[in-house]
Amino acid sequence: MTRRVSLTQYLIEQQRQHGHIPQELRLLIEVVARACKRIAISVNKGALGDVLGTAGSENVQGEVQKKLDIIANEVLIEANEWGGHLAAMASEEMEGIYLVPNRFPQGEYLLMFDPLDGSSNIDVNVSIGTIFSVLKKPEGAKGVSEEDFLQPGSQQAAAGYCVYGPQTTLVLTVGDGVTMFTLDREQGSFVLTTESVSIPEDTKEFAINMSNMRHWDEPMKRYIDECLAGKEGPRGKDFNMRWIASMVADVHRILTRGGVFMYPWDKREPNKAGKLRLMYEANPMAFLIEQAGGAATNTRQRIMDLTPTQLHERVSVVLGSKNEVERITAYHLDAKP
Ligand code: AHM
Ligand code: MG
Repeated sequence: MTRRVSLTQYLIEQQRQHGHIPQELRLLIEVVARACKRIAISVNKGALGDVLGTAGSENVQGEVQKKLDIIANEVLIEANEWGGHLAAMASEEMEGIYLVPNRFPQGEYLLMFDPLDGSSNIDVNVSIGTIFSVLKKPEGAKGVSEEDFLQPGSQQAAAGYCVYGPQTTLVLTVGDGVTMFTLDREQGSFVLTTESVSIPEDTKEFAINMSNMRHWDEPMKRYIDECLAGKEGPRGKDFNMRWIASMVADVHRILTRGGVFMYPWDKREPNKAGKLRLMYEANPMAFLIEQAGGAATNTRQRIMDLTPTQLHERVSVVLGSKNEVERITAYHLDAKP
């Protein structure tokens, strides 16, 4: 019989053998995973759990909040605030940072999350997820402030997501490759199912919201036009398209079989760098993708090299199979800014 390895066992073994998961970080990851299990239970209840529909409020980005956006946010805060491993948290659903209340011990880590990514898919029973990113509080910092969070993605200590789909899968990196754990619903535990995830360098599959095509800049149009031209075009091969409108699900497909995901800047709101948020969507996904041998840029620069200036900063995103990301980035660098 093959040995079943739970997330807890995996983390303890990593800590013992390689020493690259400090005790506090291990606790943090386990707590996030536990919160994801609770979110998965709510997601699975759907209409029976009165979790569908809007909450009647808006978040700081002016987006309508769904009931599950708020439930997931609360679950993550409640699970994480008391363990002593965190200094503060930040979320897509909260304007400012959330300080660990004084009645609990304070730790060294900063946790950021998009509690429920792909909100537009909640009510239609399509895969959604939780994305998280872990940073360390700068050394010597007294207390904790929003500035402490504004570190480039290259500083992440860990990142991952949990996708709530036909299976609930937790995908994790601590900077030593990417590992996937599938939730065993009967046992209530995450079980290691894929190690050393690796994205093929080439692909024939792209993911982009094509309805925005007329608003893109020329290099983006050029890339997609060439894909659409197929075998007869300059690429000499046919491409397939997928767009789930849940970044977690699109990234999960790319980590599983390759592909390229794009959410580029467009002309409708020229001052907005993109739709997706740098700190709790693009950075954690870029970390996972790079750890699996792929690449992630904002069409010109490596995403993880960008220094954020705001918690909810937005960014253009191109990530996935390395050779495609490099091609798209080169098309942008070759064109006039
Ligand atoms: P959300 O965090 O509010 O759910 O928004 C992010 C989502 C991504 O998961 C997805 O890639 C994108 O928005 C979908 O955008 P669109 O509605 O343009 O297809
Ligand atoms: Mg999101």
